[in-house]
Amino acid sequence: LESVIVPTTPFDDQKPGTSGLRKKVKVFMQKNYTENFVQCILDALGEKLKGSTLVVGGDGRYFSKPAINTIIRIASANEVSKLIIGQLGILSTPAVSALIRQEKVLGGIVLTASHNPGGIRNDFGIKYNIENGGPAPDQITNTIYELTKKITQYKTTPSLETDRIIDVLGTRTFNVEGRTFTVEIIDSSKEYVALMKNIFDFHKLRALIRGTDKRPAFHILLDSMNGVTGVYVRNIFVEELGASPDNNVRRVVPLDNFGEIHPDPNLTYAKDLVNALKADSSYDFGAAFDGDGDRNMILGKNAFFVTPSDSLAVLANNLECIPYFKKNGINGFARSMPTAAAVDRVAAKLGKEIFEVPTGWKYFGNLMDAGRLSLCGEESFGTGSNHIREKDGLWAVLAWLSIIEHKNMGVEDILKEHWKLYGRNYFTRYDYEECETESANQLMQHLEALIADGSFVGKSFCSGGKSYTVAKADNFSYVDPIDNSVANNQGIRILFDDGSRLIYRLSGTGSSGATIRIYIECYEKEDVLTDAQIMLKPLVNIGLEISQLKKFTGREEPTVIT
Ligand code: VG1
Ligand code: CO
Repeated sequence: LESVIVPTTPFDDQKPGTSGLRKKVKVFMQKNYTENFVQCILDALGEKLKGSTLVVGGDGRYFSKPAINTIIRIASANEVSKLIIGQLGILSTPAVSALIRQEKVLGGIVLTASHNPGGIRNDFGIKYNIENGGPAPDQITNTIYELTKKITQYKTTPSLETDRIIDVLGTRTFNVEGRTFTVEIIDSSKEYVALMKNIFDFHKLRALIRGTDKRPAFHILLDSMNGVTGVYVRNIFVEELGASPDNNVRRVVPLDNFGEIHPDPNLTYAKDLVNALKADSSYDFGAAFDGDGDRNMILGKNAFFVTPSDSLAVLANNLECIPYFKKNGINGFARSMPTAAAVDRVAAKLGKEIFEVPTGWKYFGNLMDAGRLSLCGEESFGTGSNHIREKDGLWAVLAWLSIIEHKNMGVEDILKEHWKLYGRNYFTRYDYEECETESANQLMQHLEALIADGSFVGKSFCSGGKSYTVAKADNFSYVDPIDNSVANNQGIRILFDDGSRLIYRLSGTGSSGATIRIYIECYEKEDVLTDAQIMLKPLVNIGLEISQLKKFTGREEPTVIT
């Protein structure tokens, strides 16, 4: 087969965000748009590209198939020697990470916009993951972006027949310009399931879910939200662990538009699951996942909500009951900056290192590779460990169930015991989605100016009978302890003298307008059983007052509260 060079012109909007390039499907459908970005990813790999193998797959959302065909043709022309692709293009984000590591390949191209809605009117996304299985660090995504601004041509093999190629398992080879080019279509879940079996004790988990003569079945309800995890949930929970396909799982068939829902596991977008648990108190546990399977939400009986920050702390405190950690030991812990500091207390008690990194999973990778980090998480429903280099929704659920089995306690009791021991970091996040970009930027500039004023530190703010005094304010920047790379402007932090925090940042995953996030946290040693929204109300009011959010955006209420 012959490769050809196609002239093209740059697009000016191909800057990858927090986790890859995410745009409306119709943007990716523009002539040469996807081709340009794929060519720039490959060009950014430099000398390593020739003869390399890459993993390709994603959450199966609309436009995945044409995008994969484009990747096959462009990769073949650029002297990639092999692509390993999930059947029908399906691979969860954690599965891609696991495959890159197991197969020891150069990297992977992940086709997903994660928790963003899918379908022809919604979002598509492309993300590159590096050799360690993790999202490409800033230095690589910046290189890709620079290339997209000056691309003049891409290489492709138009005569390579891609029709239905991803439908059938097996290996096919092509002769492209005298070189052998291989496409291997693999089972989407086989290797990932094997990995989970290695990490967890499936016998114990099966006994928990099925029940034994000593203990009734622990009744779970898992919601895949029509995303990619359906495939993995069926294989792991139904086939391996004996869960009921009718009563223990829901929405487990991946749909390319996620059934027109927002596949984001939180109290707003996974309301269906919350309601199902509230309606049927025989359920002991609920969990939901996002479109690409890296996020998780954990619920207990009657939909008792576990904040992701607390989830991380509880896991940190109980890891040793999981065989993987028994075997490999437990290095440090880490969280993203806006994530509540509950895990810091566990680290202090257990004498482990704790790291605070910017938002985005890519910042955990170096620490894991250096053997300094075993468990980490983000407030945005992301939890994971050093078994791979992405957050992992199913892993989190298996970890929770392992702890429940080990302690023989329900979710709520585990949380209450934890808070009694450590106190409670109350946390909430207010999201204002699709604000005007201009007004969102003005709000951030206003905050910058405010904290730059020397008199801001020491100021007190009062609301609802509570008073908070500013101890420190900055725009978070991070120096990676392993390679000393620097990430600036990662969010405005206002730290109060009692440990409470207000954090403001703009989202880097949206596809239209700007999303303002306000993260609100306070700590209570004794009063650990109050409703979080009530406890945090005074601080929320202060946060709105300081930012003058209403003035800048005209918004009365947030779009989502988590
Ligand atoms: C959001 C979250 C962040 C997460 C990122 C990717 O980013 O806040 O914690 O890592 O999404 O998650 P942002 O920039 O919109 O706040 V996902 O499941 O896309 O892979
Ligand atoms: Co995701």
